[in-house]
Amino acid sequence: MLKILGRANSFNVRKVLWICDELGIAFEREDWGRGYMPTSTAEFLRINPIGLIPAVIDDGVVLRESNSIVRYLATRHGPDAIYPKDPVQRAHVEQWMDWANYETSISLRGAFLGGMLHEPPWNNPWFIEQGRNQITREVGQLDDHLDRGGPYMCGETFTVADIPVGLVVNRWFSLDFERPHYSAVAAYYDKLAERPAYRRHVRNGLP
Ligand SMILES: N[C@@H](CCC(=O)N[C@@H](CS)C(=O)NCC(=O)O)C(=O)O
Repeated sequence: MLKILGRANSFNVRKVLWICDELGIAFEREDWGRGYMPTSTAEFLRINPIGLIPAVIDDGVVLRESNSIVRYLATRHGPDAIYPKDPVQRAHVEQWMDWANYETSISLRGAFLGGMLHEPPWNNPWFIEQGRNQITREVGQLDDHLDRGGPYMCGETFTVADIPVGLVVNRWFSLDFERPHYSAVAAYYDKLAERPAYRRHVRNGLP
């Protein structure tokens, strides 16, 4: 059975829990990470030398990086529509996954880790301000994109692009500074909430 290593309240572990729930993949999970078993131990580093969660073990194969794990599970267990094989459609899905993991993870360090959790070194006032401005601009770009299409990131059908972006949107709505109202993003947040797996693992009260 698939084994997931990582605490269930982690932003990146929740992507893996969501895709498993979405596709009905059976799994067992161990609580690693902040507040649980530390990822700096030799035992964990033997599994994932990068020292971050999630990691998964599937039939003896160890994988890391949440978006890669999501794509792997979708390829193994999902219908074509959730992760299209057509090169252009696939690139459209992947570009949003990359955007979420790179662009918004930088801005959310300032806006969320620094501004809300007051975690050093991200709590430097300059960095918080920069993160807040940047995530506001990025979610505005997302709003423009959804306004031109939707209801999901790549059109009519739910795809793996919606998984990392769905985590970002949930965190956006948890932020504690004054933000513009983005109506297409708000509609998208409600659209995702129609999915039980999203409500269970993402829109469940955690930021
Ligand atoms: N790029 C990695 C980032 C993984 C990451 O930052 N994981 C965080 C939790 S969301 C972590 O391991 N934090 C340390 C801890 O919880 O001890 C991914 O997408 O999987």
